[in-house]
Amino acid sequence: MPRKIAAGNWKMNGTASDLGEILALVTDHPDPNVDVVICPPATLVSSLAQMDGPVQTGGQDCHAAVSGAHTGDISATMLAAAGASHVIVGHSERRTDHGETDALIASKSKAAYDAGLVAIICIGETLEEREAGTTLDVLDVQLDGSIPDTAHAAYTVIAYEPVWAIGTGKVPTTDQIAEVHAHIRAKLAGRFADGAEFSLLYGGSVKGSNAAEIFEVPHVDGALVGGASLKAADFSPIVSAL
Ligand code: G2H
Repeated sequence: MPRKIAAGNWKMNGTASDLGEILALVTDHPDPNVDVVICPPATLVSSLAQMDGPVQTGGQDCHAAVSGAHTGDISATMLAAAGASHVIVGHSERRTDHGETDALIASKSKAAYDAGLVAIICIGETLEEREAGTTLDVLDVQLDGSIPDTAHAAYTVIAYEPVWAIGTGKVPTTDQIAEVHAHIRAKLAGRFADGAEFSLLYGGSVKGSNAAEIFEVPHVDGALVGGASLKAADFSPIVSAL
């Protein structure tokens, strides 16, 4: 069975004073059947990782190299040394803002594996691609190119995040999510011996009021949550719905 995961992506939000929000989650959610992962800005990774409790820590990106002359970047090895267990790679905001390619994302995923981190690999289509009817083709290219051949379920999570649903309040229908997640599952099962075990997350405007119906969709094993992960009062109902 794939692990159930509620992951919070804080993006470029939060300072040390906001870590109290995590403490509330630690207190509220000791459920061993759900992995709760918060991915704060890099400045907070170490502080969050040092907090006792069931909340795990993730980075939001990593460089493909272990170390070197890459000003402003952070390596998977450094995240692991700071106490992280996960790292998001290939988020659409990285693909768009920083021109990240599938090949680069695969390299970053390999770096994550080498550092002992779980890679949360993001894929998703734009509104134009969905309206053109090319969603599954686009996702296939991203899945083929972004996931290393060495991937396995214990260290790989796939997050489906339609770009048009990110931070917009627009959410695909459950039928649309079901179609994509079934497609991803079949694709992984065709490529990897343990493809049925990869956790598949949905991401894009998940909130307490829609989480339960999204989690009922087959092959949805959890969520990657942005805005609604910043406050424990908003994130807790999502975790509880899993
Ligand atoms: C998608 C998601 C988090 P939000 O980017 O990865 O953000 O929940 O704010 O749409």
